[in-house]
Amino acid sequence: MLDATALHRLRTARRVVALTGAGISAESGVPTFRDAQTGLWAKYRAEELATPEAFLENPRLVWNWYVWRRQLTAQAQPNPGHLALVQFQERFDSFTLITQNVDGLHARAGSRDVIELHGSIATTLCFDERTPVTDFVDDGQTSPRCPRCGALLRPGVVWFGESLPPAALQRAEQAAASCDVMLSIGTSSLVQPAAGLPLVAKRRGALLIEVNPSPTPLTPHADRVLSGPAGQVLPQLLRQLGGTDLG
Ligand code: BJW
Repeated sequence: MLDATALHRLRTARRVVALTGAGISAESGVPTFRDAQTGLWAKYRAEELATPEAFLENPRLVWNWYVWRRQLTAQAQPNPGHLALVQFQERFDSFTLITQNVDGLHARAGSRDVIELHGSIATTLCFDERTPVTDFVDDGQTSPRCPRCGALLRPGVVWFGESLPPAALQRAEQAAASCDVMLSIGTSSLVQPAAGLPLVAKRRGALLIEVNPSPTPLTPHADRVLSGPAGQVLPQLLRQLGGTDLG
């Protein structure tokens, strides 16, 4: 529960920004990035698969990892945490939702204009041209190739060492630099440049609220920490925001 002072600041905020990470989708059954991987993928660390180097060394292996995750996210449903953020968008004049997630669950929940910093797992790109490709063949054995130029195909996500989509990053930085309240939800706050956004907001005087069941490197900088799963904490916060009780 948020105390009366912080609740007042949130209630009267003109611009609110939320930055989400894998934790918000955990209750939809999508494993977080730094969870121990399961089954077929237990012997790999996710960090070792999500790089261009890993992909070029063994494209089919990395492709298969994304096939598996794409199926998982397609079957997953938005949870009460995603749905609460849709309501937040209705509640504030200006509400910007920035996500590091590639699963598309915010948009499927009904959030509009989501800034996807790390791309989307639902898209496929030509590795060389970086253009979207939809008409490809996957025989399940060999690495799928671009039907136009024959280059390898890759998922439309941002790997370590790659630049974030410039327009998305610029919008995110502008929103962080001009908000009154920043919520950091379900992220380990380890991966840059996303992890720096809440600190940008805080430096400009925003109230920084972290929602996470475990401490992160951001925790010491947060003005308030709501410790718990996003699927419980965010609906609670929404109820507090809507009610007249200042406690
Ligand atoms: C719950 C919960 C519940 C559980 N409710 N919460 C500056 C300093 C040092 C290094 C760098 C730097 N700038 C750039 C770098 C290099 C690198 C980086 O940050 N490295 C660090 C690891 C040190 N960054 C990059 O390379 C980025 N590119 C870039 O900056 O380009 C320019 C450049 C390059 C190189 C050098 C310098 C500049 C690109 C980063 C791309 C990240 N890509 C991935 C993969 C996407 C595709 C895919 O999904 O496969 O994005 S990595 C992975 O981490 C994924 C995530 O979006 C991202 C963040 O993870 P997230 O969301 O925080 O998840 P988890 O699993 O870490 O945490 C889950 C949290 O949820 C936990 O805290 C739980 O407690 C919590 N939780 N259940 C709420 N129910």
